[in-house]
Amino acid sequence: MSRREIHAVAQLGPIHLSDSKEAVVKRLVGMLREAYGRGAKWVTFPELALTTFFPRYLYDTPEEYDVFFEEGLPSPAMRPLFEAAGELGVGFYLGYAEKLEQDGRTRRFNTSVLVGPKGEVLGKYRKIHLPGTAEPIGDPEFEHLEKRYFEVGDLGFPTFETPSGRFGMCICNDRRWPETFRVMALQGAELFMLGYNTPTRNIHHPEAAHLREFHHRLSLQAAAYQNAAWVMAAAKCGSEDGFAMIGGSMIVAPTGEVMCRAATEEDEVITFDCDLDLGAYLRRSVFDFARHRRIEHYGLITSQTGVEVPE
Ligand code: CDT
Repeated sequence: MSRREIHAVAQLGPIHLSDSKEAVVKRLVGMLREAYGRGAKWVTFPELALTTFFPRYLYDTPEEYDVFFEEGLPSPAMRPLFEAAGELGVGFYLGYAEKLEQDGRTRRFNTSVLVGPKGEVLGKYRKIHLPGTAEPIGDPEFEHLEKRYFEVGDLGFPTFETPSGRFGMCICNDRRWPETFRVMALQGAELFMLGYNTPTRNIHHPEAAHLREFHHRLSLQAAAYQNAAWVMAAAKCGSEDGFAMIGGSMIVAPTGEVMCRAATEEDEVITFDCDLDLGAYLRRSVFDFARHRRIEHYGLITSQTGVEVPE
């Protein structure tokens, strides 16, 4: 049996500080329409897809950085994308900076939303593995201040029933952590959607340029194979006001193979005819979790964060 469906990944080229959200959303709607024209039922857009990757900049007051955040779903800026999706019957994943009032305080998260083919909200994910620092390191070339602007996500790794199957979402640095995908796979996720903004230079430690994309691809291929699921990975990339980020948007099959990959570091739609049942044989055999997982030996995964060498 096969459950084939065309999926799209819509990579974004740079968004500069001077670009308006309105102009960006026009680009997103254009790519949604292009994906629809190629028969796609779902589109994955990048992380923080409405603005430049603002956590690279140091701001001190909410008055300075709230311009990057969205309130409500759809927020006014997103509305044309929701309308186009509903009109065309195409679902999508979109990363954005979320601001809300809750329990008498203002909360901010690095969030993605899953919107169904009728333009309806199916669910949200709030980024859990926030990289970087809360305080500046003092080198503008390597600042990455996600911990300053966002709280750690409070929704866990939920999965969502869609007309096409069960999907899960994660965001950028989450892909480097195998726990992210396993928790979603344990809930039956067959497809993971992921947006990212990955600086071309490692913010933590100098390393060879080719390793940046290698580690990205390695994480996705391992996640797909070890969880027998599809991965849709969408970059925001190219040079944003002189800050370079990797491309390498791709669609990875449950076999761990890269089925297609963006060729540019600009706005680019890639599509693939995905069989959502391709991973079924893996889930019945080598990755039949119920038969083969040995949770009695995995306790440290949830009881301990850092390395503790036994006596
Ligand atoms: N946006 C984001 O999460 N970027 C991080 C940079 C950290 S570099 C180890 C990423 O994982 O790509």
